[in-house]
Amino acid sequence: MTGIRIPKGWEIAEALVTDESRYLRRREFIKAASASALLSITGGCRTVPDKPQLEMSRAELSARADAVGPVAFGRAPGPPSFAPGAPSHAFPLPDDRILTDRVTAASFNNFYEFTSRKNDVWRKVGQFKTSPWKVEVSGLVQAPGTFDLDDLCKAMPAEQRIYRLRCVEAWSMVVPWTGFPLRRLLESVQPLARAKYVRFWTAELPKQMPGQRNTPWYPWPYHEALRIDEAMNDLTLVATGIYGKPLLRQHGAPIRLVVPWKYGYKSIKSIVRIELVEKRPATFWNTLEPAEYSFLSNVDPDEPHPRWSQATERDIQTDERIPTLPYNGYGDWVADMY
Ligand SMILES: Nc1nc2c(c(=O)[nH]1)N[C@H]1C(S)=C(S)[C@@H](COP(=O)(O)O)O[C@H]1N2
Ligand SMILES: [Mo]
Repeated sequence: MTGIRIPKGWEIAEALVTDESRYLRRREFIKAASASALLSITGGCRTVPDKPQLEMSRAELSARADAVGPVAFGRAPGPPSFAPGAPSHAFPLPDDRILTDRVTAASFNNFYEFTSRKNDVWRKVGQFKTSPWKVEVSGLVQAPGTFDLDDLCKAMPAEQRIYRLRCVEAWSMVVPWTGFPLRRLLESVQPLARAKYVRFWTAELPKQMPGQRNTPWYPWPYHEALRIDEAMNDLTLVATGIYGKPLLRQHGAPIRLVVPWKYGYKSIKSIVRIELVEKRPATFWNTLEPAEYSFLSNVDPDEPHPRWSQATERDIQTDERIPTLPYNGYGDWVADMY
């Protein structure tokens, strides 16, 4: 025996500490460790684990998805009025990218309400009930209201836009969303002039969301916010579908935000409440690690994360490392806001 042991694939995936999950694991570690001297060893050596770490080949995964059935793989009944929407001419597939396969996109997710293990979210979402679903819109508006998702789908006909999505952890994908500009929903409730920010909340359903039960120290429910000009920007999409179908649970069914020029964590999933406010609100990751996750979080290759460079990213479809673009390639639409 040489003492050198080659870990199996799943052990590597298990051992890698992912960026956003580092906080979680550190907390678990702190809970487990009684001697504070031990804490000093958590800071240093770690690699940036940007590889998708798919445990199964795509073919295997497809077969498994068929075998376990549509519910286990995240298929949720969409609102009756869901329609895929016509492909938008303004947002076709970017020239420099290929479309991410839907199984790849649905098997590698960040959705901490279920688990911090990206490869496993799709396995954990089966209990999540996404219909009926209501979204409350309140705060500094003339006409607050609670909207049934089906009524929203009828009132806001959707289009399909292909957007790049860049996670702060330096992986990315390119997927077609079905949705409508957030601006249309906000205009329908008539914001007051005093409204300067828009807050969003995810559902809090610990019985259906094992991650909420297992990590009670997180500030659930997940919450995010945008400045009002960002919220009103044409790019800011409320998504109800992906690949022409209602959103899978792991993608944030039945309704989520997509803010393509910002790091992925701003694109909050499974929204139940929206509020317009005057003061800049707290946001989930910014509260947990303000030095690592800024409020604005615009994609910027020249501004490294404190623990890794943001100059490049790994496409989860091709596994290729590619340059990260300022504003994730959407500067023409958004740069003048900053
Ligand atoms: N409620 C909620 N929304 C969330 C997250 C989350 O953990 N909870 N993760 C975010 C992060 S970090 C990313 S990268 C994207 C991932 O979206 P996807 O799984 O559909 O690719 O969702 C974002 N929205
Ligand atoms: Mo992310």
